[in-house]
Amino acid sequence: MSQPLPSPAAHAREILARLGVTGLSADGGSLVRSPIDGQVMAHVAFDDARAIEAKVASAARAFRAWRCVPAPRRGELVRLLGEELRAARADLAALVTLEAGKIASEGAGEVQEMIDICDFAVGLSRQLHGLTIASERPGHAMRETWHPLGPVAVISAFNFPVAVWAWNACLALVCGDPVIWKPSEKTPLTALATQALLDRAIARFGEDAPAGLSCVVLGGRDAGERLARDPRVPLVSATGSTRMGKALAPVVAERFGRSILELGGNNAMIVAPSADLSLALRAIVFSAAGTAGQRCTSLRRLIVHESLVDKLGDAVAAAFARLPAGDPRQDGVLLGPLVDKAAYEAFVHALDQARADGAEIIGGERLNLADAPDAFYVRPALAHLPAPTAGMARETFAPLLYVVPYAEFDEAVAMQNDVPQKLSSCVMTNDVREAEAFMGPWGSDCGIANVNIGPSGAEIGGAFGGEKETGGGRESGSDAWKQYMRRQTATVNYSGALPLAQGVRFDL
Ligand code: UN1
Repeated sequence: MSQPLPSPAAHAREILARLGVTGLSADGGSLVRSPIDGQVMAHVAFDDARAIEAKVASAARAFRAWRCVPAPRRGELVRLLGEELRAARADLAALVTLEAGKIASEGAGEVQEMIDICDFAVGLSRQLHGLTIASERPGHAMRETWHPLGPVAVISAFNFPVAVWAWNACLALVCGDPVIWKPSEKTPLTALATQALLDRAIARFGEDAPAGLSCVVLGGRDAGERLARDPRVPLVSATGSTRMGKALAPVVAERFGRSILELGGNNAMIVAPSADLSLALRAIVFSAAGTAGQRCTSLRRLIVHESLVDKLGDAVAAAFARLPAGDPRQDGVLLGPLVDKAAYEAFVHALDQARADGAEIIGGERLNLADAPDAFYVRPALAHLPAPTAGMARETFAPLLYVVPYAEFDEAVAMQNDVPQKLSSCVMTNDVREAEAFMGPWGSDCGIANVNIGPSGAEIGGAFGGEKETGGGRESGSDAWKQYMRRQTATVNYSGALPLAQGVRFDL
């Protein structure tokens, strides 16, 4: 774990040059820091109102051409993007690590997730199937068709700085929609690099791809709000905090726009008496401490049968204490930094709150890595509580795992459901009745319910998202594509008569 590495700033410069990213400002503008050492890697200029206006206008123009390109041909562009991503896999993954602080394997996994959704979308481009519907009238035919919708705004978060864009953009592009991407202020470099790769794919694709088909808008909350308000943007897909979603959703709804919201999670695992404990332990450590607890799917609440809680709690605490922490580029490191100081402060605040609620805390200390005083590395924390508290109902985007005991399975399911966020959930059990009940109508009320795996690390093939404070949207696989298209019901009369539906008579 000791090969010398370049500074994050030098490393990022090298990768950005290789990927052909231009347009970074020499100084001024917004600072981009690496969570690895807390130092500035680059400066980017935010788009002002005029620049955003020009980008939206260009996307609206691009839509008029792109919607007429046959869907399988649109799929060809996404296939080329997949090729570019495969070729640049190592560089883009390293940039994710530099900008978001993920360990190398998770950076690579994120790019793999982009490649996977490209493949999915290419197949989908030949399967945007509608329906034929039996008409009640003689000599009539009915069908349901899916048409392109219009420019899609994608507002993404720092923690999956590129994969979540890809979930949205790949579907949008095959569905016939241009894409306007506002990445997190914390991760503009990975967005610019991804856009450069898509630009390469567009150049190879040829002139069927109109100018303005895809752009990046750099900015803060104002830029997001501007896109949310714009009637030329029929769909806004936003990932981030519940607070952000609460502010954004009414703005989009006010103009009858559509939104896909992927917001907070407060994901639980129930560990039942029949569970395979070594499997459970690995699932817990990856999902609670992996990505330094900064996934919307991270494990935050552990609900353990009372007969196991001491034994399992001790095993998790020991595993947390042993996790190799440090520069996430280093081989063997499993615990990288929190994204910034604000994230650290939120972690400390949640620990204080848990302590005030009577929790016994194990871990949670700041790790002062000698050469990175401006970076925020923490030891994952366990907070043992005798019963759920109000604090447990809040999401803290950091490696803090609450542990509570349960006696009866029904009680565990009720605890799991008793928070306003409804993203992901899981049960570790070898009892088929518990497993089925967990996935049944009175079981988990989350968008994702897993058995014998943790709550994080979903595959792209399923619909991703959850209810209530999680926002209600579904992205990625299954039939999520339908949200990126408009549905049309068409009835054709091929008879010489004009029978009315429902038998209505209107004889002139
Ligand atoms: C997120 O944290 O916003 O299921 C997305 C997972 C990843 C995606 C997480 N595939 O953990």
